Amino acid sequence: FELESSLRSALAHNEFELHFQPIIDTGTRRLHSLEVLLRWRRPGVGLVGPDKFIPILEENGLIVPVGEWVIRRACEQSMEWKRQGLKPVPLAVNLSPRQFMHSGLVPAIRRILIDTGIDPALLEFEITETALMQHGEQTLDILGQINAMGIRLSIDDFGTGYSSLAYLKRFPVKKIKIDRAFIKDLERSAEDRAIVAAIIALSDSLQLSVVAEGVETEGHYALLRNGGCQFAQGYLFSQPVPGANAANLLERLP
Ligand code: G
Ligand code: G
Ligand code: G
Ligand code: MN
Ligand code: NA
Repeated sequence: FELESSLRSALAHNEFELHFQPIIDTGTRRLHSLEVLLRWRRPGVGLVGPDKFIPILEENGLIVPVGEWVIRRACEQSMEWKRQGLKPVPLAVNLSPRQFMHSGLVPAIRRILIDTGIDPALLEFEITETALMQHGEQTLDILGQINAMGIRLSIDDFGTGYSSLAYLKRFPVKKIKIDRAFIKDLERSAEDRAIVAAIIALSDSLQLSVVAEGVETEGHYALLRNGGCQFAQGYLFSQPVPGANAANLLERLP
């Protein structure tokens, strides 16, 4: 299978790159953090999005080395921006289910923190609700170890899986990202508005931050801001952009 064999050499041939999408503080409408999103610059094809290749990497296990590369590259990027005199913002890196359950993950993260010197408070991991619900006590153990390193954790695609509220309380998670499926029709759908309001209320009572994903219109933004949603992310503010463009969004330190 041609796609898979090209993917096998992509890491060695330096064909992966990171793009960054702003997460906005709704109180100030200013940049709060950046989500890190992987892209594959496939020779002769162009830029390929993760939906086309992450499932293959998950299937054949390559997600482990590629995912480790993403974490390392994100930390290096953060340190490069710091050296350029730019004010650092937290970077939110996605962890896939298989990567999350791999026994090498925690030692690899520890190694990357040491090698790059990044402040762990500038790193966040996003884990999907479905991945979190899969493995019970082992999941709690890994989350605990990551949390103990000072790295924040958030639940991605919230609302699309089946989380037990009892479990949610036990996870050392600081943030919930409302899946964009609930944001898309916010202006038309009273049902979606009710769901989003319920997620925000739940998050407030568990003292979690909330990010709305897929914010595309001023209407979405106004409803979310007025509804008490602290953070927003989506095409209204920016698409994911390459590192050079993301650097332009960062404040220069005096
Ligand atoms: O970048 P885009 O918005 O097209 O991302 C599509 C999907 O791929 C999203 O679900 C996103 O979480 C996932 N994704 C993007 N980058 C990474 C990555 O580095 N690792 C993992 N595991 N998933 C990623
Ligand atoms: O699944 P996850 O949330 O990690 O991935 C984010 C994905 O959502 C990326 O593929 C990104 O390109 C996409 N995305 C980001 N903002 C928007 C948006 O406003 N609308 C839509 N439809 N997709 C978005
Ligand atoms: O790279 P990204 O995952 O953001 O792109 C996902 C898809 O959404 C691509 O097909 C891209 O062309 C498209 N897209 C890019 N910007 C916008 C936008 O502002 N609004 C919407 N609805 N789609 C967009
Ligand atoms: Mn994500
Ligand atoms: Na999501």
